[in-house]
Amino acid sequence: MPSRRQFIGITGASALAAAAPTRLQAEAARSNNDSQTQGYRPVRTLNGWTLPYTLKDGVKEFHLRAEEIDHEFAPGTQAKCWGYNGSTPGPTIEVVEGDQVRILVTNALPEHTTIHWHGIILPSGMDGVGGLSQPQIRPGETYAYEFEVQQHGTHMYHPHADEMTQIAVGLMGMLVIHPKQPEAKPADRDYCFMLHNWAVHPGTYRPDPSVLVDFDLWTFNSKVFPAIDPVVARTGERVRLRVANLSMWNHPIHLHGTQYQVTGSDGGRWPERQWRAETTEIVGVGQTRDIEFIATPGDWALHCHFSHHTMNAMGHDIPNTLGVDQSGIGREIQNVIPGYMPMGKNGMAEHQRHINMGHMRGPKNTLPMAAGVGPHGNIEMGGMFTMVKVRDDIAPGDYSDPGWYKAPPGTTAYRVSSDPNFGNPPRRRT
Ligand SMILES: [Cu+2]
Repeated sequence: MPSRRQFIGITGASALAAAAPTRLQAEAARSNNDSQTQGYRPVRTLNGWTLPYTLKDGVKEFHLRAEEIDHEFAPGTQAKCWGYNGSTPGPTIEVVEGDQVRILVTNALPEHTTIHWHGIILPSGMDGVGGLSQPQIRPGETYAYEFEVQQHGTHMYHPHADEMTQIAVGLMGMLVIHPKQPEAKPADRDYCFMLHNWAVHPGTYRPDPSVLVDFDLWTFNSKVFPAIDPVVARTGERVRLRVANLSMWNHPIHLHGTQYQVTGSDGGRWPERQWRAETTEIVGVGQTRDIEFIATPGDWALHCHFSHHTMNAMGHDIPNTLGVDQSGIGREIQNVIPGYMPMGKNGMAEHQRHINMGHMRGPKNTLPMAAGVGPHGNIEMGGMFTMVKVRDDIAPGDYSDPGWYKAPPGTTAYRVSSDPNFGNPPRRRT
């Protein structure tokens, strides 16, 4: 099986290129409940949803079911993954500091599992480490976890059984605990998403759990750009992004157009004197970070700053053709590597253009390296990339995609000349 990274030519692009995010998923509207009825403003899980609970004798009871699912990373790539209640990541669980909770876990997987409540203060026997704190939950069994919530913050849940496999194929979720006391500076919009990586080899349909570093797909909530929901806000609103990382890499999460404050983690919302202004914050493996900002109008990129993490299938481990005249050799190489497209002499920006024109073909079920078409042309991104879309006229609680930003006249970069010898800029002398 050839490595996906040996392919530059990738298929399935035309539909994807046209599929810029147009609207948020309907089921996510569930998390947009009236904050009055629950005593807190629910979080908004990008491309995801919040798990409903039933109240039984004062205990909030949730029910998770670990199972195999069909998952689409973006139109053009699907895989057999493992998830909870039909999705990866599993539904977000939201509770309030002081709650009594019971979480039922049914194992519909072909092997045993558990759930570890990552960062949660609880009795040792509820910590979910198979073999250490409890027996494994065998296929078909249902276990109950019960504890009193003693903290607040942005947390995660994941198996602590055959972790290498079970996390690699999608078992993970977020656990958001709202503080008992209302926050002094409440967020008007409170988003959450998980960072993850996947090895779905060319033409295959199951993530490979044995991969250590060389992943193909880099995801926010198990989606890649342009299938990741945008973060939508109204000008002047306080926006919080809760970011959690269960991948195998650290991710520097960068937001354009603002200095955000890093305000919390799985240690809760920090005292304001500990907040710090940043534009890029590394969210380490196993960590969570909350970032907050006041929304300013525009379409602002929000992405991991590893440039290979904002791509899908990549051209790794191939000869560097930058500056090489390849005219005439492409057809010969195609005899050896089907789908090969001579390119890269002038950089990789031509890649998406070739795909959009239908000139490139690649393995089945494999996304193009970069995609997404904006108002000014190809965006040439993939993976961990989405946008914060802020407008003056978005109603509170409206999360629908407002389309592309119309910059006021005179506020967009503009062409001065098309002559490469234009002007006489100072040059360093050697
Ligand atoms: Cu990254």
